Amino acid sequence: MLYPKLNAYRELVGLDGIYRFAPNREDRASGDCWPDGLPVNALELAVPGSWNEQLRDLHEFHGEGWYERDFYVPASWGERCVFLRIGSTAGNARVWVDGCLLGEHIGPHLPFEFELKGGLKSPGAHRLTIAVDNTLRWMSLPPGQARRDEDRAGFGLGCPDVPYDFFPYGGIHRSVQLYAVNRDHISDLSVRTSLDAGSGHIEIAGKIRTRETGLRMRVEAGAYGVESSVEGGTVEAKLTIPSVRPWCPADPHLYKCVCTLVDESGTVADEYVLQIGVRTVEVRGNELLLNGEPIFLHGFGKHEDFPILGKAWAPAVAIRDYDLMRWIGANSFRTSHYPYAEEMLDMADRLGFLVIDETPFVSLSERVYTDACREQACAVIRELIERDRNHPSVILWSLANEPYIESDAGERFFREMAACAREADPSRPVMYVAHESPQQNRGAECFDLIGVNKYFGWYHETGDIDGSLHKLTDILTAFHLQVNGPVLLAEFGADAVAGLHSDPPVLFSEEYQADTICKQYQHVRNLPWLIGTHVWNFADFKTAQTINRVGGNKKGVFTRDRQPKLAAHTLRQLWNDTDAKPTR
Ligand code: BDP
Repeated sequence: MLYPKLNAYRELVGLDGIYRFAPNREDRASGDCWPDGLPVNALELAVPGSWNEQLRDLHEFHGEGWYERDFYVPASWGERCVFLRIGSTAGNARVWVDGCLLGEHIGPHLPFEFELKGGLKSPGAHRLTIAVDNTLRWMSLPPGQARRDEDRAGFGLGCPDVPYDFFPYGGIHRSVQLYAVNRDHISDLSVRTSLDAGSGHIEIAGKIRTRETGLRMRVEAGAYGVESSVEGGTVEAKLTIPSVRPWCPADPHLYKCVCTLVDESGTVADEYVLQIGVRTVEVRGNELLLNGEPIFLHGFGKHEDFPILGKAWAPAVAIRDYDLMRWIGANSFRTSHYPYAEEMLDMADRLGFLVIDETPFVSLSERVYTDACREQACAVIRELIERDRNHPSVILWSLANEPYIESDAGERFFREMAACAREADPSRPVMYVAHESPQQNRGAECFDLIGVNKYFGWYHETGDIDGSLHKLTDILTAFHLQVNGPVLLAEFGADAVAGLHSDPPVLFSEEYQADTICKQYQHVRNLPWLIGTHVWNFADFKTAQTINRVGGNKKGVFTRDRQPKLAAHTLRQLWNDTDAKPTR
């Protein structure tokens, strides 16, 4: 799905701002709620935004929230096609315009759009209503609710009882936009790149919505260009760039590629600009290769999380995060544990960060290994890949975090997810992030590589960093042997309360966190099949209330408001010191 862009042929109206809001506290059916208008005493909430921290009464509200605002369709849009696009909601969403149901979207973190037709796009005022259902459900993807005896994947016993370790914020988390295009327009573009003997090859496959024949698409990247005809609503274009500048962290060069749709008379119907990074990524043997060269990942698992904003897309926070990741010397991060905002990936493309793009499938266990959930999971994987496949920064698809895969059904579920990702995108390696041991990860060998989360010195061998170093190597080796391929240490670290100091280092002190990270990193970095280490976490973040979380998870090397702890300075030294880098 193309990200909406404003240009001479595409118009855009932003619908972010303050919305009217009503929580459906009695769990009423939607028909009994407010598609025809919110109550007069409706509250007010910001979009993008999570509702839980804007209004104190909504902190523990995890249900269906109703948003409403007015908008205007400009008279100048005439007969153009008009779409309403929602960047993401925190759960299932249903959307009405003027009381007419446009449709629904299942699942959080991914964009969706609906076309407005007939009277719904007539010039003038209209009413937009969006119901976001963030109900925590036992059976959903990801599972929203824990506290059942058979639920092994559990951070449960908290308030609310979610089987994962981050706060289940509700809300409309990304931008709402209205855009208009001509009747003949580009509806999708998908990019593949390859390199050979100094040249770069760009292949673009387009979908064109048209009722006409004789349309052509021109593709121009600087001095290089090609024109292809549209056949049956699709078009393909191939460009070669001699002496190409391959995209990489040290030189994240993007080729501005202008795709122009023209009709038989030469009139331009549409234009869409892609920023293309020409690069390859593959797993060969025990290595992860970017443009044919082995690459070692230094970085973090992150969260979309900030005080009051919750999980809302917030450009200022993103800019600060990238600034800090550059300062510290990171080259990569994982979008743990769900797809992040598209704008975040655009920035990674420009700044040269390598991104492991993760699905929202966190803490899966036996109960969801059903045919219905597998179909839904595959649909989400396809949606994610369709959204993010054109980003050079995205180098790996991570299909899950910390599942338990012990049964035949679980193994089949994961094999089919891997097959689905490979079919949707044969150009990127596929992984997932495991914990526990290979026995709880049946079928891991059908992935190209595996991420492993391990907290020695913290959850295991508590307080004993030195004594547990060999256990860390042992378990990483066991996973390496299982997949017969590369391993990423995808999470390691310790909680540290900013300002708590201790000599000798003890749990929760800044010194203990810095020591854990430093010693474990130095111990594993030269394992020949290890392709990187990601510290958990970039910054402290909000979780459900539980007795082992004092004001949230404190494993950030930055505080929640992005101030460095001791570990941040330690990592900066380690990652910028060439002697401390892996020797390869
Ligand atoms: C890992 C999870 C991560 C948690 C982390 C922790 O992948 O979401 O936040 O543990 O406990 O198991 O800090």
